[in-house]
Amino acid sequence: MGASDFSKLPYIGESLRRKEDYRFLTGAGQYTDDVVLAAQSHAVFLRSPHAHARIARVDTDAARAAPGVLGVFTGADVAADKVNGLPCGWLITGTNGEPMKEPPHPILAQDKVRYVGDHVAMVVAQTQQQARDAAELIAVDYEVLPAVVSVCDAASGAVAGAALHDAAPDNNCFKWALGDQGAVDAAFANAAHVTRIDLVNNRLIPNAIEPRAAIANYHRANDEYTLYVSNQNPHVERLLMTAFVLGLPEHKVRVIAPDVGGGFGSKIYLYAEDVCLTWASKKLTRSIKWVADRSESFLCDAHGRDHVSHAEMALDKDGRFLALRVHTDANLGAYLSTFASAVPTILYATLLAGQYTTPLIHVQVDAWFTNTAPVDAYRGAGRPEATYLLERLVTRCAWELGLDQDEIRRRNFISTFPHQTPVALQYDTGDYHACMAQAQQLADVAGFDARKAASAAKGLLRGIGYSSYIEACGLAPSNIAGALGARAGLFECGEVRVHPTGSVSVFTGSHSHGQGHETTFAQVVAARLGIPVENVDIVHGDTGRVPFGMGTYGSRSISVGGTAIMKALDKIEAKAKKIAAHLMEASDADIDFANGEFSVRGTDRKIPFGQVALTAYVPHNYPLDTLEPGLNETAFYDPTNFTFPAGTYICEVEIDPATGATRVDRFTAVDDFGTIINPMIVEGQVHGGLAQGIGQALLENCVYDRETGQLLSGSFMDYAMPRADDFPLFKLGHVCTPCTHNPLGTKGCGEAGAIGAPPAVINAVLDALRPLGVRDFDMPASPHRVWQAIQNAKA
Ligand code: MCN
Repeated sequence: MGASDFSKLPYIGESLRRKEDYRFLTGAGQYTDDVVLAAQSHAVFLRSPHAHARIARVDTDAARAAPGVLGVFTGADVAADKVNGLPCGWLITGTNGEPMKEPPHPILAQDKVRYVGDHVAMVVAQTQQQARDAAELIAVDYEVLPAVVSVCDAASGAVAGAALHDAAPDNNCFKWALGDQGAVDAAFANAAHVTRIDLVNNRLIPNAIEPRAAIANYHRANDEYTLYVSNQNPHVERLLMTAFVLGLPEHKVRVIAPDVGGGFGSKIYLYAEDVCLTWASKKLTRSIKWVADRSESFLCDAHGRDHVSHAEMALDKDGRFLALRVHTDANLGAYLSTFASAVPTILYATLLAGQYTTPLIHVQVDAWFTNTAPVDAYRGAGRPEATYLLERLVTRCAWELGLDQDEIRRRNFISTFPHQTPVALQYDTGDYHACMAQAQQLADVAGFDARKAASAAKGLLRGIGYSSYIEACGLAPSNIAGALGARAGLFECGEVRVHPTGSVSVFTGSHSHGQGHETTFAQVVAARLGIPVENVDIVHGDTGRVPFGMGTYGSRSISVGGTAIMKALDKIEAKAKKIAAHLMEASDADIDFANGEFSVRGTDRKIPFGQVALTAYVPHNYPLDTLEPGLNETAFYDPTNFTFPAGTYICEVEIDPATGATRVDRFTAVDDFGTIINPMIVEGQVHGGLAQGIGQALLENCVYDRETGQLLSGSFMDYAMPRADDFPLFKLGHVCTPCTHNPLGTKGCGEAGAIGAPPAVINAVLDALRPLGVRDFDMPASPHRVWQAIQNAKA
C-alpha cells in the first residue's frame, strides 16, 4: 500500500483522544517509582562536591555500620569485580585519521571525580532515609584540582592543570570536519559580500516531569535480573549494560521501561545508576530502588547544547548563498555519554544546508571535555544548534544586504526534489515556499507595521523574526550510519499478533513517554486492518515481551517504528489472504482486502477479517498441508533515508526598553510532517517543542561557576523553566509533502518546535533592538540580558 492510499484510510488524520490519557489523568499510571517489589531496599549515591579532584581516601566503615545499611559500594569494589565503564555508541574519527579519545567512564569514580555530582559511592539500606544518613558518614579525602568549565577555556587551554583524562591531556576529544574546505575558501575569495556571526548556543537541562528512577531485582533461582527503569529504549539499555559493562548474556536481563514521564532525550542513555543497581542486586540478593531527587536530576542527567560557534556566509551581489564556513567548539562535559559524539557532528554538521541551495559548506567541529555534567542529545540534538546558527546568520545576511528576512530566504530556497546537499544528506520532498507563504498569511505579516506603531505609542519596541528550519528524523540507514561510526543499528521491530477473536496486540520496539503511541500506532493498525481502534492494543517498553527495539529518539517512531508495524501487517495480510482464499474456494491471487473484508475479485463473495482470524486458530477448515495455523508476524524495518520535516516559524516580540522584559506576543508555526496520523497529537507535540524552543530563547540557561565548576542553576529557583503564561496562543499551520520512502508518508514531528523556535525568537528580539544599535545577542533573552544589551549599545 502506497502513502497516498494509506492517507485516505479511516482513522488516518483523525484527532482521536489519547487512549492512554484515562490512566494518566486518573492517577492509574505505573511509573518506575510505583513498582514496589518484595523486600525492596533503597540506594542513595554519594556525589562529588568538587568539579575536579583526586580521591585520596574513601572511608566507608561508619556508613557500613549505620542502622539499616545493607551494603556500601565504591569505585574499588567496581574495579575488583571488573565491571567495565559506560560505553559510547558512536565512534568519531578525527580529521587526523585518529579515533576520538574514549577515556574510561566508570560507574563509580576511581581515583578522580570530574564534575560536581560525579558518582563516588552507593549506599544501600532498608529505607531511603537510612541510606541518606549513612551516605553522610562516608569520609572522602579530596585533593582539589583546577577545573575547566567553559568550552572556550577548554579550547584555549586557559586553565593550567585541568586535564580531566590521561587519554586526552589537552582535553580534546576529537577535531572533525565535513565538506570541501578548499572549494569553500575559493568561493569566499570571490564573494561579493561576506556576513559573519559569533554565537553561543546556551546549555540546557532537560527536566522531564518524572525524574530518572530504577529498581533492579536479582532472581537467585534462575540467575536472572529484572530492571525497571525510566528509559526511552529498554533494549538498547539492556544491550549496552550486558554486552559492554557487566558481561552478562542478554537473555539473563529483562529491562522494563513502564510508564515514563517524559525524557526529551535525557533517558536514552545508559547511566551509572542503572548499572550500579543491577550489579549490586546480585551482590545483596535484594531488589534495590533509586529515584533521583530534582537536585540530582539537575546535576547528573545529561545536559544539552553548549556550542560556541563562528560562522561566515559568502553571498553574491543578489543575496544568493555561495558558501558557508563554520567553526564550532562543542562542550562534551566530563565523560562521553552514550551518543554524545554524534550530536555535534553527524546530527549537526549535516543539517547546515538548511532549506537552502548553498552549494559549498565546510564545518569544523572541535569537541572538548570539561568539568561539567556530560552533554548528550536533548530534544533536537544537533539540529537545533545547526538551525540556530544558520537562521541567525541568514537573517543577519538579509539585514546587511538591505533585504527582508523572508526575501533572502525565498531567494535561496531549494525548490526541486530530491535535493543533494553538500553535507551528505539528500532531501526527498518539501515545499519551503508554501510553508513560508502560509506562515506569513497566518502571522498577518501585512499588519506588522501597524502593530509596531501601536507598540511604539506605548513606549515599547516590537520586532519580527523568521526561522525556516529543516530537520532530519529517523536516523538511517544502518549501513551508512555504521560507516560513519554508529555502533548500533537504526532499524525498528514490530510484531503483530492477531488473536482468535480478531483483536490485535502489537509489540513495538518504539517507546512512548508522552508521544501518544498507544493511540497513533493503534490508528495505523486499525486503519490498515479495517477494525475498530478499540480492538488494537499497543505493547512497548519491555524486553521480555517485545522481540527487539531501538526505542524512541530523533522523532523516528511513527516513520520507522510505524513502518516496521506496516511491514508486519503486509505479512499478516498475505497470510490472511491465503486463509480467506481457502475459505472462499478461490485463488489467493484473486483476493482483495479492504475495509476489514476479504473478497473474491469480480464476485460478491466476501468474509470479514474476524472470520479469517478465528480460522487461523481453529483450523478445522484450513489448508494445514501448506499453511501453518496462527496469525502472528514480526518485521524489522531499516529505513533507506531520514525523513525531512521542515517549516517556517514567525515570532513577534514586544520589549520594554526600560526593563528589558521581553514578551512573545505572536508565534506562528507552519510545518510539513508529511501525512499526519493524529492532528491533535501532532499539535501537542509542536506545542511542547515550541515551549522548549522558546524556553531556551527566553529563559533557560545552565550556568556553572567558571572557576569552581559549581552548578549555579541547580534548582527551579535558579533555572527558569517556561510556564504557560510565557507563551501566546500558538498559530499552527500545515503543509503536506508526503515522505517518499515510507509507506505511511509520515515525517517526524516530535522535535520541530524545539529546533525552529529559538532563532525565530532571537531574530525578533534583534529586529526590535536593531534601531537602538544592538547587533549581537546571545540566548536567553532574560530581562537583565536584554536591558544590558540596550545599555551597552547606548554606551
Ligand atoms: N505523529 C503523527 N503524524 C506524523 C508524525 C507524528 O500523528 N506525521 C504522531 C506519532 O504517531 C506520535 C507523535 O506524533 O504519536 C510523535 O511522533 P514522532 O515525531 O515519530 O516522534 P517520536 O514518537 O519518535 O517521539 C520522539 C520525540 C523526541 S525525539 C523527543 S526528544 C520528544 C518528543 O518526541 N520527547 C518527548 N516529544 C515528547 N513528548 C513528550 N510528552 N515527552 C517527551 O519526552
